[in-house]
Amino acid sequence: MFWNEQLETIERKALEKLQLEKLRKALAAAATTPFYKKVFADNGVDVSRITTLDHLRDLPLTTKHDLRLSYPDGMVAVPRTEIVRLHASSGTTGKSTVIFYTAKDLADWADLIARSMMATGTTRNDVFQNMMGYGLFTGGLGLHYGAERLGCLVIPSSTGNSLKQIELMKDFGTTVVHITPSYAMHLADVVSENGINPPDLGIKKAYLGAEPYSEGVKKKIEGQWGLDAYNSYGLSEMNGPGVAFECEYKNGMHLWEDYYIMEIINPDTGERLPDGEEGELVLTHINREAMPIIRYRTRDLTRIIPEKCACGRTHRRIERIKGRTDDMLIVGGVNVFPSQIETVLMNVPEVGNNYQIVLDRHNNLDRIHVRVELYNKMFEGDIKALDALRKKVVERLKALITVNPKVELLEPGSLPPSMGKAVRVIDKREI
Ligand code: DLL
Repeated sequence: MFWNEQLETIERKALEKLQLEKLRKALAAAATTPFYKKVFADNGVDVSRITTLDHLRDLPLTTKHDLRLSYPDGMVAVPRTEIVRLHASSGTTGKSTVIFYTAKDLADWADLIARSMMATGTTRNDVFQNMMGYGLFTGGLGLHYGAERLGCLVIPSSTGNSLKQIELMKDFGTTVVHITPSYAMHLADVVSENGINPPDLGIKKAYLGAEPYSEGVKKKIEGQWGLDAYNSYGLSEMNGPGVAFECEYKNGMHLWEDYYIMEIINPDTGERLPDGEEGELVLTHINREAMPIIRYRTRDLTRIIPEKCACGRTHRRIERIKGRTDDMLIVGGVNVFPSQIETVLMNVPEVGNNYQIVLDRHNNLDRIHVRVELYNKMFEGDIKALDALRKKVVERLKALITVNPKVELLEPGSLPPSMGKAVRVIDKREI
């Protein structure tokens, strides 16, 4: 099912022509902003000379640090009266980054979300419960307007208040949910504790995103709820959700190339990598009036899937985000992504829904402590079985990270439940 068949199945040549037109417009707009005026001058960039898509690689990269430096409005390309909304990403350090939108930007964003939802088979007959935070975070309002555009009945329930969420699902016959993977797993437990078998709620689809998670977690959520889960990727700097979305084939996310130009670079050298190779995703927003952002370093690691998708869409797909260049943990000199640890844990059937990785240092040696919740029934068995299980988890983690991890098995509900983005890693090491 297509929202805009012509644009979604556009031929490569025509798409590139469209991209170039939009890029030139975005560059001309960017060149009027205080931030890019200076960057372009400092780097000798004359935007009128950018006449092919390939020239993009000559332009400097933009980082989150640049966004902070230009806080609050150094990258804004329209008069203040044209701006109708702002969002901000939750900064854990320093100022948060602020993104501005004109009315057209918001309408275009909603259109892109409607397109993404329809690609998964959602229609105006669906009841859509949006369990992402409403407010400065883009997850709530972003999907909200797209789902309305599509014509769904939208329940703006936001995060938390699990009992109310379940009541809404029952009373209004929710068929599609938008939720973080960590909250989806927690909510399944709450549903079960309340004597309801989650699949009996009749939810057909879940859009999962906003935080890294593994294929194992996706499968687990699909099994717990009896639904189809679709991966959804986005970041505030590029509007929010809707940058890339899985279609009904659930096999990588179509990155909407009429809105964004994607590149994959080597994060160490900045050199562009060929399709299919893994590296850092760099995005140029070519469809935003208020705030054009050129060659933004997402810090997210992925690869382009060059093969055509069976759905007929020509926009190339990206693979599930493997991690960030900056959340990579170095434990005893070994590079480890939390997602790899999660994959190990999710392949152990006794392991429940929540886990935490705590890092500290003792006598100058890194220690890794993995705390995992098990399913309740495990605690009805004997201590020997538990100890055998603990050893199994230790062995599997050790094979991955080489250092000897401490593994603690916990009863369900021992770790703080996640309502929004999960905090999985606690790093107590002093650098
Ligand atoms: O999390 C936007 C969003 C909302 C996406 C709802 C999907 C659903 P930020 O708060 O700016 O924006 O965080 C963006 O979250 O750079 C990734 O590292 C991570 N992320 C987002 N989606 C995924 C995903 C929103 N599907 C940062 N898989 C991004 C893995 C994801 N990581």
